[in-house]
Amino acid sequence: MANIGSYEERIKNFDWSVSEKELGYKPGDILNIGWYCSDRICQQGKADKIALHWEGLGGAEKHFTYNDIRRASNTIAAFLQSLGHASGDRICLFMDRVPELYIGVLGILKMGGIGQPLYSAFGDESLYVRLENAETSAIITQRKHALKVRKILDKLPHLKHIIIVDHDGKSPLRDREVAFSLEKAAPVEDFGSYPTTSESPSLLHYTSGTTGQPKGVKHVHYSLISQYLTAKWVLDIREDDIFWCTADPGWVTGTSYGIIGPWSLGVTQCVLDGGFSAQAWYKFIEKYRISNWYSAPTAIRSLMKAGDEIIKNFDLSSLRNLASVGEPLNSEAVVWSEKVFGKAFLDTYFQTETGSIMITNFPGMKIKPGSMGKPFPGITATILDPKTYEPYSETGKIGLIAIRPGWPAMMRTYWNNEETYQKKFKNGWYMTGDRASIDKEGYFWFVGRDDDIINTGGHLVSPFEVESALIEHPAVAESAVVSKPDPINMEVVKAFVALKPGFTASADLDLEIMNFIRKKLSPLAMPQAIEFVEQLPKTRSGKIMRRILKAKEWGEEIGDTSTLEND
Ligand code: 6R9
Repeated sequence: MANIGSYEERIKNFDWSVSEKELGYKPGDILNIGWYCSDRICQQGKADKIALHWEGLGGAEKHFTYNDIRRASNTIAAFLQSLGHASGDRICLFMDRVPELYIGVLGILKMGGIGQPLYSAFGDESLYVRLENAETSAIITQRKHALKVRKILDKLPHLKHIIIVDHDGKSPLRDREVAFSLEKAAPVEDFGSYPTTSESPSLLHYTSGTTGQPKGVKHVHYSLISQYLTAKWVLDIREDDIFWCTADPGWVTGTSYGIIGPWSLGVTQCVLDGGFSAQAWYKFIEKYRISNWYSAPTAIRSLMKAGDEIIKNFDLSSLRNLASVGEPLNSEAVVWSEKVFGKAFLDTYFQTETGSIMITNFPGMKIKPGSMGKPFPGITATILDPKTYEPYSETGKIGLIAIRPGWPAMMRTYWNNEETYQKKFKNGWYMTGDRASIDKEGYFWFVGRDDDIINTGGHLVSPFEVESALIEHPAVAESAVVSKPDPINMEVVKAFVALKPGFTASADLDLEIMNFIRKKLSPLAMPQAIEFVEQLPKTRSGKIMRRILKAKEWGEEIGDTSTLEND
């Protein structure tokens, strides 16, 4: 029986005290995520249990027990304090997925700081914008990334220290640089965690919108209450499980479910610091006997592209709970995973702003492939009429996904940008900026980002629906569907298509795919143009950046591209 038990029973009279009680937290208590994710687990008698199996490029391995991460996060916290950093200071983590990144987050939280994790692949300009906006006071980084910090240092008067975790002890340290080695530092056995409370800020996650500068989403320590319970009930994490979240902590998934969720549950988790390869991923699952796997549609589609044969070379029988987030999960992918792994990926939906899973499929629940499932207990989600901002009175209509504010992990504001934060609310609802419909059984069906919906001659076409149909064509590996200007219909559908190995673009294939969609969906949804591409533009979290493709079609400005993967 899955942790959630019966969904129907759980939603009856649900309140978040279920989670508070399990965590031994009472309103008004001190609440420090760093302590909850390490000291508390040790106090539960799990000091010697493995908290982290880590593998780096070239097969390097490191393993940490809960006592190791407790002590190492103390050491980092004490070091930051010794440099003069204090509670409320923004401390950036700018590293590959090395252990210092994961443990560093706990260390920052323990000293009351606000962690600001950023993708290590960011170039100096993307880095600058975010450090400047947050007035960050220290950055923890690796040698190879410190070069980018050096370039922008003169423009960052608030940045007091650049902490280098892998300094070789020889090369000269430059202005404001200090070396810190987790292996060589004197371990700090006891560190009194800073007495943060529920509303103390914890993490600042930068998210880039369609226009303007990236926004810093401010989270607080109370987010733990949602992250703990969603990890337990949706990702179904149990005592002896081995958990793998493939997300980078530069993305909310990588902190909510790559650090806080699993470690607050005291489970063993694995991190692979390497790029994607089907071979390497399957090997990793086999080696660590991973039971719970949390990934993203883009990765799943890449695994599909790698084919079914390769899977036969690995023993993946340890897998029990598979989940996906970040983009709509095509029904094809759900059906495929059931076929090859014997388990369907559970589609889960949330945002940087929501901090924890909002709408989701649960283990044990009837899965309707292509649907995001139902709201998590305690989450009131609905579909609003875009004209009135009132919930529809009947089911099946496409509108705006809105959520009643008030769950623990909800963002508290955008950093230095309360005005934009306030604009996210209408009639007392938090507006997600996404569109969907709800069916008679209460399942949510994602349609697209508000600005991605295609209006062709007054008919709304869902890019997700067309993309899902496209990948059912044997030649199509991946696709992105956007609007294109049209003199008669105002907008028509255009598809960018990446082909599977062994297929080549041709006028015949073009026509064949168009007809395939016309028959499957409708003449309206049929792409009027298909462009074959090697790869699609994606964010570092794997989201297809439709707006880039769309801007080109419309001859518009592309906007912020700092999260683009292949820049
Ligand atoms: C966690 C995360 C949020 C946006 C969100 C939506 C899209 C995420 C999805 C999904 C359809 C899902 N999204 N999960 N769309 N089905 N299961 O992704 O946060 O990077 O802030 O993105 O991602 O458009 O609004 P973030």
